[in-house]
Parts: sequence; structure tokens; C-alpha cells
Amino acid sequence: MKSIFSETSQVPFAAQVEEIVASTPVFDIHTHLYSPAFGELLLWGIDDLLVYHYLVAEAFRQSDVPYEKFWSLSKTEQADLIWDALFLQHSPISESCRGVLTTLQALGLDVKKRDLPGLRKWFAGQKVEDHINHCMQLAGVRKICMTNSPFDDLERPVWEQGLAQDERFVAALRIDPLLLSWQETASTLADRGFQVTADVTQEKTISEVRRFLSEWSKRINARYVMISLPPDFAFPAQTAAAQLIERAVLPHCREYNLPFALMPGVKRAVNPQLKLAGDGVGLTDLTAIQNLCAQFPENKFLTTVLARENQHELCVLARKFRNLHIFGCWWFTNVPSLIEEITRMRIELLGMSFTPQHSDARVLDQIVYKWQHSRRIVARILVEKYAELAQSGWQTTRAEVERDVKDLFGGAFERFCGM
Ligand code: FIX
Ligand code: ZN
Repeated sequence: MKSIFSETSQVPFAAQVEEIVASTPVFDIHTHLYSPAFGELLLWGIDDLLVYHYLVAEAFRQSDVPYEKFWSLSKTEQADLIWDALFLQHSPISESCRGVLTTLQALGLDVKKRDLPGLRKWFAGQKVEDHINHCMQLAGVRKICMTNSPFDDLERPVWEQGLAQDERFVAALRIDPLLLSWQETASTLADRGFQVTADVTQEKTISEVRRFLSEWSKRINARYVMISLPPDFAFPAQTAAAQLIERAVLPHCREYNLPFALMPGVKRAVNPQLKLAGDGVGLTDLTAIQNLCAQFPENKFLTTVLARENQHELCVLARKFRNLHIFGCWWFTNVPSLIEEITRMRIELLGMSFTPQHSDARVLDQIVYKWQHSRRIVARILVEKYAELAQSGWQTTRAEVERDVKDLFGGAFERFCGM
């Protein structure tokens, strides 16, 4: 058996593991990207990179521009202000700033010139189709899962008209308004011809919600159903959300063999003046997830949590319930120090039965830095873990490393989903 640790190997094992991690194609299982059929909903290019809400939040710390003034500026003017505040007046050292530079460098641009007009000129010369191929190739991404909301007035008509299939992009059905603002959503559904009332205990309302979920799951060919949740999410509970989950969402997921993704920990609009950049984080009582996994063993659950303090408890829950697949270092945890800590802990507690990362990209180009940065960390941890196995006398073959990395980068997720 040829081992990557064998003394006769020409290439040191660490370099082989790094090469495998760097080159294994990934399935990016949660993004906010769109396929080209959605036209301008697919964001890309330097100005969209600069006005990403992660950077907006940071720019307000380094600029005293009034909120209303900033929001009245054009996208280009906002990008100018952010470039000046975060890249020129201070070193762009935060993860979100460094990410822009990693991406630009990978695209072959000379970042040290600090030439924003020059960068804009280069992007203006790109064709979106070629740029998608280029970014996916640089990031090593084989498939992108979108976040698709039937409640989004820009996105919905595109689905309703029917769109050209693009094998690289798959859909996930996002249902936050259905569960978190049921009163308003009930009227929206009623306006769209679903016979619902505000009363979620009514059989007719539940069957109509299920009809709505079926229609949309089929229309978009959803791979899973998903929601982000506030830290105070509880289950079971007398809330509309809990009732709808139990009586409509979970039966729907069982019927269509779809996992239900729950992403708890986000406190929406902690500072509403920051708009999309104004959400915060809070600690969740994960008993809700435990109850769901225990009471509904026929359902599959996907979960990532926003609070660092919830990560260990989530890992332990995944050890207890094989109908729970945990994924990604989400949003405020998608920074090198926390990716390292969380991924190492997950590997130590779960082996390879989880998905370490998703990009959450909102701008196409971001997949380049998000995956390059995460791959380096995953490689470092794996090198260390295989070396520890070698110390225990277990020699890992190259094929075994390839198999493991495939699992981490989408294989385990696809198996869990039954894709
Ligand atoms: O709820 C979510 O899917 C979050 O990822 C987003 O709402 C958030 O704005 C984001 O972009 C985080 O990365
Ligand atoms: Zn997201």
C-alpha cells in the first residue's frame, strides 16, 4: 500500500495534503449568488465587492459620514468612500478587506498600485459569463447553491417566467417571512390565491401552506428548505413559527425528502441605520434544535450557528443525532482565527461527517477569497491530524486523503441530502 507518509515518496506528505485540499472542487452549499438567468441580481465586480455589507459596517467605524448621507450616494460614490476609509486611510487588514485584495490578486490585478479607477476599468472589460467561469475556476467551486425566496419581488418573477437551466447553480427554498412574520405573510399568500387565514391551527391554512411549499419546491427544484432564526427561537412553542414548522414545513420536507436548514443566532437590525449591515449576533438555546432532531427522526436538519459560544454545543448535538448535519463558519465566524478553532473542534468531535465551510458570498468574486482563505486553514488542520495518526502508526494513503477532502467539500453533504 503506497502511503503519503512513505519515506520513498518524492513529495513530502504535508505538500501532498495541501495540494489535494487546494485542488479538490467544492460544492458551495450556501451563498446569496444567482445564476446568470437572474440578470442584475447576480452581483460582481469591484464596486459590489467594496459595498459588501461586511465592509459597510467597518467603513462607518472609520468615517464620520452621516448615515443618511451615505445611503443617498450612488454605488460608485459609496465604493469610493469605503475604499478611502478602509484601504487608503488605514491598512486593509480585516478579513473582509483582505478578502477583496486576495480576490483582485488572484484575478491578476496589481493591488499595490491602489488604483481604483484602473480596477474599475479592468472589470468594465469583463463579460459576465467568462467572469463566472474565471471566478469558479480560481475558487475551485463546482456547484453553487443559491438562496431563493418566493417572497422576493425581484427574484419571484424570474422563476415564474421560467428560466434557462444552469447546471452549476442549484436552489434552496428560503422561507423566513413565512415563519417569522406570519401575520403579514398570510395576507401575501391570500393575495396570491392560497386560502389561508392568520390562524395556524386551521387545517385548511396548513394544507394551503403545504401547497405553497410544494409549488415552490418543485418550481425551483429546491435542494433544501431554509431559514435564519433569532437567538430566542424555541421549539416546541405556541408561536406561529413553531406551529408552522411542526405542521407544515416538516411534513413537507418528509414528503419531498428535503433537509430543513435552521441557522440560529442572528439579531436582525440591531442598528437599523446600517441597513443590511446592521444585524448582530446572540446566543441561542440549542435545546430547540435538540428537540427537533429527537422528535422528528424522519426529518433531516442542516444547521450552522452564528455565535462562537454555541459552536461546541452544536458539535455535541451532531454526535447525538445522525439526522443533523452541521456546516460552515457563518458570517461573523468566517474569520481565520474562528475558522481554525471551529474546524479543528469539529474534526476532533465528528471526524469527516460535517461540511466545514460555505462561502455565503453575495458578490460572485468573493468565492475566490472565501475559498482560498478557508482551504489554507483546512489544509493546515488536516496535515496536523494525519501526522497525529502517523504517530499512532496509521499511515494514510493519498487516495484516502482525496476521499476525505471530497467528503468535507460537499460529498458528505450530498450523501446526507440523498442527492
Ligand atoms: O441569513 C443569512 O443567510 C445571512 O447569511 C445573511 O442574511 C447575511 O446578511 C450575510 O450575508 C452573511 O454572510
Ligand atoms: Zn446567508
